[in-house]
This record gives sequence, C-alpha cells and structure tokens, in this order.
Amino acid sequence: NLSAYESYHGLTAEAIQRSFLDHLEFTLAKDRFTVTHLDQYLALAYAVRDRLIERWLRTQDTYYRADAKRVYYLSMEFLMGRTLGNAIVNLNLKEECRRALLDLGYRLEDIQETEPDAGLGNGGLGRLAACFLDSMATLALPGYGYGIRYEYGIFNQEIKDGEQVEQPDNWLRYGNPWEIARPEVLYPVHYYGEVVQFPNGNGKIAHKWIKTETVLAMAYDTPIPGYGVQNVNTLRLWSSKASREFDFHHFNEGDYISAVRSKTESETISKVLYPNDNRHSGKELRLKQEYFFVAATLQDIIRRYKKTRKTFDEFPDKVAIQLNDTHPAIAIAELMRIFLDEENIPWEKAWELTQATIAYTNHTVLPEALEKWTVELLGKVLPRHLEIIYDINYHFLRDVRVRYPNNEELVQRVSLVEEPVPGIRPKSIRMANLAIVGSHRVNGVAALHTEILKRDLFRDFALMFPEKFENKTNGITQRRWLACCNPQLASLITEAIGDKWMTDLYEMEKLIPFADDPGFRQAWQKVKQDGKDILIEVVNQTWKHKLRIDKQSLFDCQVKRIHEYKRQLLNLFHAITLYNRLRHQPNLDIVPRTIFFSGKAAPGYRLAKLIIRLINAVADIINHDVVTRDRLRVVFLPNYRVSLAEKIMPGAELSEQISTAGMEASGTGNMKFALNGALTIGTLDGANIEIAEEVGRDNIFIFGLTVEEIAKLKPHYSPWDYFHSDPELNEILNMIGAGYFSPLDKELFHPILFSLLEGGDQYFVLADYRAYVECQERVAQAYLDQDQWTRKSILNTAKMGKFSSDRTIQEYAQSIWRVSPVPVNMVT
Ligand code: DL6
Repeated sequence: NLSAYESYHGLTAEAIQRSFLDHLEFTLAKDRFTVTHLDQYLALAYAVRDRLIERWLRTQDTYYRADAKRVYYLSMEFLMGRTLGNAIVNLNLKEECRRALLDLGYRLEDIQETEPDAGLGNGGLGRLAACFLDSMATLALPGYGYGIRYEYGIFNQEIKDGEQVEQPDNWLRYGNPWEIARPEVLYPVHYYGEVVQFPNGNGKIAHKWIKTETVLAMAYDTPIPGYGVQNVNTLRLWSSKASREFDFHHFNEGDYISAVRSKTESETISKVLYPNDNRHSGKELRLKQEYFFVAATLQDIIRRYKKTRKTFDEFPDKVAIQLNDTHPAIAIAELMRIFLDEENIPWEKAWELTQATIAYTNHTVLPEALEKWTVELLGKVLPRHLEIIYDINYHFLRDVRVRYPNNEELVQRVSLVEEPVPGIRPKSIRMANLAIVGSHRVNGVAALHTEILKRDLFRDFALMFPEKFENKTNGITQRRWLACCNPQLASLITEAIGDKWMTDLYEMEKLIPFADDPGFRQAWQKVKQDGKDILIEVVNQTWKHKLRIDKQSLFDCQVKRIHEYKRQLLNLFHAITLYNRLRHQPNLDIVPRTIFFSGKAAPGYRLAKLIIRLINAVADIINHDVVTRDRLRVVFLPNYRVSLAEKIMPGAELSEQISTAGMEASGTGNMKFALNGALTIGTLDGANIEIAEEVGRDNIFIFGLTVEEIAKLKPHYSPWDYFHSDPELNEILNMIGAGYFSPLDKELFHPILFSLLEGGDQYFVLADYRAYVECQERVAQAYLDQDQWTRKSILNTAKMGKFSSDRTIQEYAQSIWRVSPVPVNMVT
C-alpha cells in the first residue's frame, strides 16, 4: 500500500519492489507467466532510474542557479560497460535491491548479467573518459560528457579455430533503459559546399559557408550519478538523423529512392565506432564523425551559455572544454568559425577566447596514432575550417618567425601544415599541432609520458610555451573497480578501516598495519581465492568445461588490446619457455601457473590478429600435453570488455604490464589489478613507474630496458644477436619457424618471426626476453611463500590512493579547468 510517490522515490526494499512490479506490468506489459530475464533487468533498471530522475533535474537546476562554470569533456569514446550495478552502488541501494528481488525469487547478480555492455570505446582512452564522468559527479563538479551514440559499439570478438572473428555489436537491439531521447535537442551539422567572401560593411571581409549538405544531430542523455552526493551529471551522446531540407531536395525532384538513400547515408555517421586503438584511420567517414559531434556539442554549449550572457567576454570563465586526444580538435577551428562568421567577433578576440577555453590531453606518442588529415580531404569536407586552420597557422608562424628569426627548420617542424613529399606523403594538417596551438593547457597522462612529450614529441612547443605543459597522471574509479566488481574484498576492507576509501582512496593506507596481521592475511587470501573461483567459472562457461584450471596455480593475467608494443609475445615466449623446460625435464619443480590472455585486435591489424592465433595455437599444444598440462595452462578469454574485466580483476594475482619502455602513455589496467591486490610484473613505462614509487620496489617486479637504454641501443640494435646467443630464445623462435604450433600450415606464423628478426624487432621483444624470464623466476619464488605474497598483495591495495580518478579530476579541476564543486541539495 505504498503511495505513487514512494514507488518512484522510495529507497526501501519495499518501495523498490513495488516500483519493479509496476514497471513489469505497466512499462513492459508482462506478468509472472510471461516475464523473461530481459524483462527483469529492464524493470529493475527503470526502478533504479526513477530514483535518479529528481536528483538529475535538481542538478541541472542547481548548476543553472549557481551560474556555475561547466566542464565539457569531449570524447569520441565513452567505454561505459554496464550501468545498473554502478548506479545501485552509487545510490547505496544494493542491500535494498537484493532484498526486494530475493523476496520475488530473483537474484540481483543474475539480473545484472543480462545487461549488455555499452562498448562505445576501444580501450584505455574510452574507459578513462567513463571513469572521469564518475569522478566529476562524485566530486559535485558541473561536468558533461559529450560524444557519439554509436549504433554499433566495439565489435564482439569470437574465437573460431584460434582466430579472431568480428561480430557486430548491436547493443541497442533490446532498447536502452538508461538513455532519454531528446528529439527537441536537434542541431544541424554541415559538410562540403563552398565558402564565399563578401564585404561586411565595416570595411572587412566576411565569409559564408554555403551549398552545404546538412545532417541533424539529435541528443540522447544518460544520467551519471555521483557517489555520496546528490549530483547526477549528464552524458549527452549525439545520433545522426537526416535533415528535412536534404530530403525535400530530392523529393521535389521526384527522386524518392535517392531521397531515402541520402537519408540512410546521413544516418550512417553515428552508425559504428572505428575499432582502432592507437591508430589513425584517415577515412572520410571518421572525419565526418569527429566534426559531427564537435559541431553539435559547440552549438549546445553556446546555447547554454547564451541563456545567461549577452556577450562572449566571459565565455572562458563559464566554459572549459577538454579535448580527449586530438579526435575533437576540429573544435578549435569550429569555435573560431562560430566566433568569426556567426558572432562577428574580431580575429584577435576570437582567438583569445578559444585558447582560454580549450585544453588538450595527449594519450599516445605512437606515430601511427597521430592524426593528420590530408588538405584535400579536409578542404572537401570542411572547406571553411581548412581556411581557418591556414589563418591560425599564418598568425602562429608569423609569431614564431619574430621570436626565432632565421629558423625555417623550426617553422617547418611546428607548422600546422605538413608539406608534401611527392610520391611519399600528401600535404596534411597536423591535428596535434593545431590542438597545442589552440589550447591553454596540454597534458600527458603519466609523469614519464609528459616528460617524453616535452623532451621529444612536442619539444619545440614545450620550449616555446613551457607554461602550457602539465602532467595529469591517469586514475580509475574505485567505485566500479573495487566496490562494484569485487564486493567481497570491498567488504573486508570496509570492516577493517571503514568506508571512507569510497571517496578518498588515500584512506587505503590504513590497511598497512593489517598486512602484518595473520588473521587479516588469511581472510584476504580467502577472498582472493573466491575471486579465482569466479574466474574459473568464467573459463568453464567459455570453454565448456574442457579446460581444467588448477585453483592453486598462480593466476597470471595480461588483458588489454592486442598490440605489438604491449608485447603479448614476450608473455607468450615465457609460457613457451616454461613449456620447453618441462618437456626437457619432466620432473622439474615449477610453480604451477595459469596464464590468461584477453583482448581484441583491430580488424585491419594483421600482425595483432596473428598474435591472437599464435596465443591460441600455443594454448592448444600446452593444454593438451600430458607432461605439462597440470602445471601450466594458457587460456585466451574471448571478447574482452568492461564486464569481463570486472570478473578478471578480483581473481588476478599477477598483472602483466610489459610494454616497451616509453610506448605506453600510462596504462590504467595496471591500476585496476593492483587495487584488487594483484602484484605487477612490469617495465619502467607509463604509470608503472608511479605505481612502483607508491608500492615500493619490494612489492612489484620490475625488469627490462629503460627509455634511456632503448634510445642508446636503438642505433645498433640487432635482434639476431639475441637470437644466436640465447639458447632458450633460439629454441622458441625455431619451433615457431618449423611449424611446431601450426603443424597443418608450417609457415603460418612466419610474419611474426619476420617482424622480430628481419623487421628489426621495433618493440625490443628479444632484447628484453632474458630479463623478463629472470624476473618471472623471481615472481615464482615469491609465490612459494604465500604468506609474504599476501602481505605484498595487501600493501599494493593499500598504496593505490594516488590512482583514484578522483585525484586526477581534482587536479584537472584546479589547474586546468578552474571549476569548483557545486553540491546539489535535495532538502527543499
Ligand atoms: O590515457 C588513457 C590511455 C592510456 O592509459 C594508454 O596508455 C594509452 O595507450 C591510451 N591511448 C589511446 C590513444 N588512442 N588514440 N589516439 O588509446 O590512453
């Protein structure tokens, strides 16, 4: 007999149950005879969503009344994963939901499993954006995520005969209860056409972009609840719709089929996420996607700004725009276009406002990932923007020549335009240079990465504008990556030190004394074992009980995108090393290991796909060998995604972070593992360095060449020397070459050997092999002493305070965005 108000707002188990049953009946039109798992999930999702709505509305109202400065996080990717569990934790409703459902005979965990992942991202960059949204809301910052509502997110990976097969990710098939469509929030986005000039009456020349093709961007909003606050922020994603004028043009000419075709073509813009991680595609559709969400977002930002202001003088005081890599960097030209052509603001003023508003985060130093658009393509798709970029370059290079006279080489290097080399490269726009010049701050994502930006990649710019460059070491949200994904460990920690760590991860330091408490260690070990059991269950479901996993074995995990620089090969070579040792000496006493791999390869990245095939081929041989299979297992878990990561982290004991030094900008998987008590084996790369500083060298396994050593070795590096001088390495490469792992096609894996030997081993796999194997021996030795291992595990978790995305976001808020918390108060 609850009131309707209680059904929408009540936070008791009773109210949630009522809401759940109401949605089942009135939203989904189901009864207990026809209800499916999907219905159960949807009904619960709606019930939980109801509890966010009032706070969500109140949040917008509070920000408006406070005339708050807003932060706009522009990202092509938001790798959100599932929403239900996170919303329940952030609303503190877990027990109530559990009870409400149990009473009806349902288990909360089972219902959560029905939710598809929102896989609107490739990897680290997209997941970072998702963690940042959680932290901004939790810190009560007026933050908005803006991106694209891809109809198809990152592909689903199947493994068939050891090979990756991509399947479309139709994640919206059964509807998305978390989004609210906003058909009234609709903006035109223009492409192609031409630019005309005319006198503006004040003795100046004005520009008009005409004869364009127009697509509409429609908004879909998702609530982002903070933890422990009433703030509920917004993620606004744009979906493309055909514009009416565009249709009418064809209709008027009586060409119905063309009209429908153009409509479909317009709607392809938000159809699919490009599945590349750390690689620039250069495709026209990708450029259109980038401009699509930037143009819609800027219109939305300006509309909101204009609600309270008549001039643009205060724009940078009310608006901070963060570019998540260069993917949205066209925002610099677009904001200038709006200021110049639509608002008639003079160039100098427009430029000052643009620079003061925008900041840019770089996420990679890999040359193949740096975006360059050919002048031909940019001029065709966005002719006015190309003109503006040339004008920005003209002003910028003029200043450079004044500051650094007679240094045309410098001018060439920093120019936004890369000059063509006939037959080699076309004339192109360097988006990173545009992003640096158009921003007031540029940041890297870990200390080493920022140093490399300043020393190498952006050296000239860092010397010109030292005040622009800052470091912001990445972080992860402890709400999802501990509280949601590892509730047992979270409870154990909370029983010991209280729950303040949920909003202040430095509180974890209070665990330090517990590392020496035998009772606590035992309890910790038990929870870690339960995590391993859950992971075994995942393996059993995936491999239909064909793989028997030793629950006592060391769970050694490398889960991330498959990329040569991340060096899954190094890990695999270690597995083959152990295998060979066991073959040669069957009685050898080794620490039993299960080596887990998981990750997707970009569909067009042939070598990465071949690496997946080799992992599976090696797994097949090792797991079937009666001599070795009880002591060594290799498991590839298909379809790595956020929800799978949430099952892997709690069971992992060893975290593989073994990229070539200098190449992984930060890494964030490294932080998730350590927070869940895994020990890291890693190179001195990205955030590993800072993790080592925090946990101490006794509690981490560091190996391999440093950035400086690689730089020294590079000019005369010969992988052949290592091939000839290291017998174990030699044996592995010969086995692969002779078809040991591919008896039906002995040359199958030759391209991998080619890249390692003739190709020069760009990623120094052979150079680091011996150090890695020796380091793994230290790991195995340490694992023998379970008590000491557990101590280190506890200390890893205890020292993760720095790696909360709350800390990262606080730093962005203070030194880049200059925004303050605006807490929402629900008491009227
Ligand atoms: O900053 C988030 C994440 C880092 O942790 C990874 O180290 C880095 O590889 C990744 N970068 C990209 C670059 N993609 N582009 N462009 O995903 O960013």
